[in-house]
Amino acid sequence: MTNNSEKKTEIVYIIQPIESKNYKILHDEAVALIESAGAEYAGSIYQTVRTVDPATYIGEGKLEELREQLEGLELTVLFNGELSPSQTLNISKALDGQKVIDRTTLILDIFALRAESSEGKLQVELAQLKHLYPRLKGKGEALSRLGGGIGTRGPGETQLETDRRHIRARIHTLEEKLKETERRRALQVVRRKKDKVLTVALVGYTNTGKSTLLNALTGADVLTKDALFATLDPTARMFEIHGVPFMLVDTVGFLQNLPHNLIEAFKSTLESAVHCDLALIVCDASGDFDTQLSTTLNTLQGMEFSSPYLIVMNKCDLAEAQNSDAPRDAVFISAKEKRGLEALKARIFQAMEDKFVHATLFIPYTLEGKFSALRPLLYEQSVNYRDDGTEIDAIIPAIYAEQFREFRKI
Ligand SMILES: Nc1nc2c(ncn2[C@@H]2O[C@H](COP(=O)(O)OP(=O)(O)OP(=O)(O)O)[C@@H](O)[C@H]2O)c(=O)[nH]1
Ligand SMILES: [Mg+2]
Repeated sequence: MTNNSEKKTEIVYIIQPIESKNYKILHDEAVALIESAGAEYAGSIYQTVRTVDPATYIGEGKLEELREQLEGLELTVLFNGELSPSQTLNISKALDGQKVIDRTTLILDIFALRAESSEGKLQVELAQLKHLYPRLKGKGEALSRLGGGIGTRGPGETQLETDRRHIRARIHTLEEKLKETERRRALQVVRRKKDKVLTVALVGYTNTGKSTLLNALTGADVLTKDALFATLDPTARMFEIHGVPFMLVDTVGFLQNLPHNLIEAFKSTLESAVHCDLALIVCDASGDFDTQLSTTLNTLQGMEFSSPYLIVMNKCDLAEAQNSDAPRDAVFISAKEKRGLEALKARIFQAMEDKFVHATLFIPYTLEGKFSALRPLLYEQSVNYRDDGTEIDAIIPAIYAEQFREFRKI
C-alpha cells in the first residue's frame, strides 16, 4: 500500500456564526468547500453572534458546549468566518487543542490543491504567505499546532517552518516574479488589441457552469466539475459568430467573502477578463442567482471593471430554474444540454454592434486588384458573381469600414 491510500480523510466540523440573513447559504457553501478540499463534513453547530467576543468570537459558553460534544473525536474545526490569529489559538485551546481553521484558510487550501500553472502556484503561495504572515508569532506557535491537512498544503508548504523575515523575503520575491509575468501578459494584451481579436470573458460565481459553456461554445474539452473553484488558471479558446473570430476566456469563479489576499494575488490573471470587450456573467438559474450576481458585480467593481456585460442564466434544464424573478434582459441557456446557444451568440454579436458594420459591397472586375488587398479584413457572409463584378455581403470591423467606402452600395 502506498502512503497516500493510508492517509486518513480529514473530518471537518463547522462552527457557523449567525450574523446575517444569509448564514444558511454561507453554511452550505462551507460544506461544498470542505468536500472540494477532499475532506469529509461531519456536522455543524450554530451560534447567534450579537457582539463578537474579542477572545473567542462566539463566547466561552458555546465553546464549552462544543468541547463536550467533540470530546475524544479527532477532527478539524472550521470556523466559517474570519478569525484573528489569537482567536484561532483561543478557540483551539478551549477545544482541548483541536485543529481550528477559518474560511480563508480553507479557500486558500483549495486553491493550493488546484493550482497547476507556475503562475497559479506563485499566486496561491503569495496569498497563503500574506495570510500567514500576521499569524506567525514568535516561533510560529499557530503553525506548529496545525499538524497537517487543510491549511498546511500547497506550494508554500516548505516555507511554513521558516521565520517571519524569511517569509517577508519570499513574499517580496513572489511579488517581483508575478510582476514580471504581468508585464509579459500586458504585452500580449496589447498585441491582441492590435490583432483586433475581440475578447469575451466568462465570469461569475463558482460552479455556475462557465467552463461547461466554454466547452459548448468552442468545442474545447476543459475540466468541468461539480466542485468549487474547479478552474483556477485562465483558459482561452477561439469561437466564431458569423465567421467572425472571438476569443473566449474562462476564469476563476467568485465566492462570497473571497479572501482579500487571494483577489489581490489573482488580479493579474483576471486582467484578461477585466479588460474584455464583453463579459458574460454566468449565473446558476437553479440557485441563489441574486447573491451570485451581486457578489460577482461587487468583486468586479473592486477591480476597475468597466466592460459591457450580459447576464447569462445557465442550468435552465433544471426544475429549480423555473423562476420568474430572473433579470428580464438575461439570456437563458443550458450549457450542458447546449440549449439557447444560438440566441446567446446572437446577443453577443448584438452587444458588439458598434464594433462592426454590416454592408453589401460591389466590386467591379476592373477594381478587383485593388480590392484583393482589403479582402482579408472582412468576413464574407455571401458572394454573388454578376456579369459586371462581384457582390459581397460582408461584416466589416468598424475600424476598417472607411477603407471600403468606394465599394459600398448605398
Ligand atoms: N444541469 C446542468 N448542469 C450544468 C449545466 N452547466 C454546467 N453544469 C454542471 O455544473 C457543474 C459546474 O460546472 P463547471 O462548468 O465546472 O462550472 P464553473 O463555473 O466553471 O466552476 P468553477 O470553475 O469551479 O468556478 C458541473 O457539474 C457541470 O456539469 C447546465 O446547463 N445544466
Ligand atoms: Mg470552471
